[in-house]
Amino acid sequence: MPFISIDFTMRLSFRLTCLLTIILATSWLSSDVSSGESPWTLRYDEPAESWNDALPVGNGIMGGMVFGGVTDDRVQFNHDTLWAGRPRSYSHAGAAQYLSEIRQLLFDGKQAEAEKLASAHFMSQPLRQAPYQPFGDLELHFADATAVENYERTLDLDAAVAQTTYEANGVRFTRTVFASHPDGVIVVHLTADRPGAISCSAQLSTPHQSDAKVARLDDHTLHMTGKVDAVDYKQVVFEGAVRFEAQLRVAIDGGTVNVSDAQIQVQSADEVTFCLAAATTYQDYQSLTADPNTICRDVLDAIADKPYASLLADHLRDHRKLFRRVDLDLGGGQSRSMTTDNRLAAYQDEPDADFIGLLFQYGRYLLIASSRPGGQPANLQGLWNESKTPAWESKYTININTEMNYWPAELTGLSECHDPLFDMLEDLTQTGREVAREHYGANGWVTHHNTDAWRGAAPINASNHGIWPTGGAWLSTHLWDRYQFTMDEDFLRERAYPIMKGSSQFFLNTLVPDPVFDKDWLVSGPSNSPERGGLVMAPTMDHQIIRHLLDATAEAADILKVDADFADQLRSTSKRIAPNQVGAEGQLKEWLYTEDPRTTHRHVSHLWGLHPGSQITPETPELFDACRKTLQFRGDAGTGWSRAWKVNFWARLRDGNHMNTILHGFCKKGGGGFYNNLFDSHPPFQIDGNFGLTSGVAESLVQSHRRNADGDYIIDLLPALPSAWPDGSVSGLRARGGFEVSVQWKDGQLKEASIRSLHGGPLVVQTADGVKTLESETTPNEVYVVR
Ligand code: FUC
Repeated sequence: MPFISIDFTMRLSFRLTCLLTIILATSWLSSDVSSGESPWTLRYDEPAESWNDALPVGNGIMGGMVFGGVTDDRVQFNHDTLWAGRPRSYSHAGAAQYLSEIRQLLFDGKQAEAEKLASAHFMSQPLRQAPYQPFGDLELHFADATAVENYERTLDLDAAVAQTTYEANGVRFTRTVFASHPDGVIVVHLTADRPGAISCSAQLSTPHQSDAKVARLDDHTLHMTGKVDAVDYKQVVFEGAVRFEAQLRVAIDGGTVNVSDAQIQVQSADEVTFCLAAATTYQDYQSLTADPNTICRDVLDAIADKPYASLLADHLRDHRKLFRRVDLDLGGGQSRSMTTDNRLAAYQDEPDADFIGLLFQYGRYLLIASSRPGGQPANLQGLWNESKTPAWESKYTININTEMNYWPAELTGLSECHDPLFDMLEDLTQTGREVAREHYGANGWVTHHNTDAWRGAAPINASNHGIWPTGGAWLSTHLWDRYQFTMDEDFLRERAYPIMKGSSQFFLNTLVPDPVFDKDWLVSGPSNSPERGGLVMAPTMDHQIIRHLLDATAEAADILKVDADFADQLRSTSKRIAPNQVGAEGQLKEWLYTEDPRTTHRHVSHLWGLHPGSQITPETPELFDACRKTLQFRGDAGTGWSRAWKVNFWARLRDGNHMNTILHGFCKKGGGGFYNNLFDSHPPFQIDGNFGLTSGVAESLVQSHRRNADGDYIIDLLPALPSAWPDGSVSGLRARGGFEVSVQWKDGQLKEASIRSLHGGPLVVQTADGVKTLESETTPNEVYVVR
């Protein structure tokens, strides 16, 4: 895709935009649940057979998987604080005394000995972190239905509503399920088109057997209490300490209800509404003092008199406020009338660009559903999980996966969904401070390649891949991203800077001189290039992340007018970090002291500087070409998240057609693709690939990571548009510097872009003739049109 050309700019009155927003907002508010009217709808013609067919709903704290069975239905549910284990420290007292010996062994080429020494003395205690747990099931049983016809199961992403409809014995039944963020419950609403036609029973169950109890709470509420079972994971037993409670309250129109100690029984009702509340004793990573009984009761009492229509209206308003910030039209649409599983199956032979649009919006939907202020960050499965021993404990793998979860947050207008990650970071500065001291004798804080609900920060699993000190540093760059997109100085001062500063301090204390090439260079280690090549000194990825962090922290200090000497120290240290190197075969070197270009391994960590970092751009042509070469060696296949990262890499390489080749390989059923419910399949289900795809599509349409000589962010329109999407539009994407960007294109060329300034500041755009400053200062809320 060539650089775009710009004919002229013009301003639109803010008043016009406001008027339009008010008209649209009014029509949204008056709309009822759409039962799959939105183009962004997943649809199926049969109930879910497996968990990966079921449809996810979530309010950022509770998640539900809706199966849509006719006589037996199931909502398998989660709460994001239900984890095995308990508050604890994972650090290894005294580990620091082995640090220099481990480093020396590595510099001496004795990797096996270094790994052995580190295994014995440098690892987390215990060696593993705790698994995220399933909560339970809400089961609904209906009378046997004969002659079932016109069955449909949908998930409307614009309404965040899962719906099951069918006709049985001449009656049309509708079940609507949503997870309300404003009201804190999962709502299951049953209707029929004949009065008195609904009879059913509802039960609660949990896989945690050690202390589970279901009982009647009052004449319309059933409750379930229990405690997480102990989990034996790879020779480490995580005790069950977190207690939980769920309360299911029913309201009916017509008919009768009876609550026993086993179930809620409804007879001959016209309409039924179940509200499910759930809570645990998890207060924060240090304490289990919350009272789930009171929390559930308060949640349900607060909505005791709230009619279903209001529950739904508040849910729709809340969800759509976020979801409708971005819309997308990539063209195509020929497969829209098919069921979603058939659309997915058909994509390989007949790619439908609109299906990519659906996946893009699904990533945004999943982020809204799994990550809201006040909740836990999205883990490896978001917050959906039915297993007591989920893959990789469904925790937080932060050598790529957790960060990928949050790539779409700022880009696609979901900034507030980023907040739980920042809350976790604040916790990690505490646990990570202890690890910095005990393992490195260093100031500041450090986190390695995983964390969990207890905010473990020490290296886990094995010394060859667990010792990776840049997990917290990478996460800290997300704070800087938030600032760059929003230009919110209060956020920078109060939340971001203290965390970034602590992470930077750690590296000021732990980088060491390079004894091989240049004693003035500084290198990181002991570390690894995530999951490749074992324990080493000087992996490229570490250097890119640390350089980015130190530069950003110094810039933040300048903006905030604090810590001038410290900022100078950061800048001079950053300049000494060993530079990126081009290897023997033209690839980017993954390590300073060694290389291995011809591998197809799923991790491509050393391209961090290309994406999500910003050190490697067309302005550094040699390194830019080396990244391309590296990706050519790595190939186009991979696990789910690996393909998703490659989508982002090729977008940053400004090669839309290659990006689309990756998307094509990705959009298939099964491993390295998607399940029927469009959950990403690592395999097994791992949500990062969903989020990474969303970010990659956004990166192909608008980029803003490059800066001009004055440090202004360059808005780059359609940098990697594939020829398969000749005509289309996107609205509401965000750009660094504080802009909201909408773009229309035709015949592969920019038709018009409307760029709304959110903050003021300069508007700089990439044009065919180079980078141009269109406005040296913009007016907040004014829209600038580029053609
Ligand atoms: C790392 C990756 C795997 C997976 C896991 C959660 O171990 O190498 O592919 O993503 O994290």
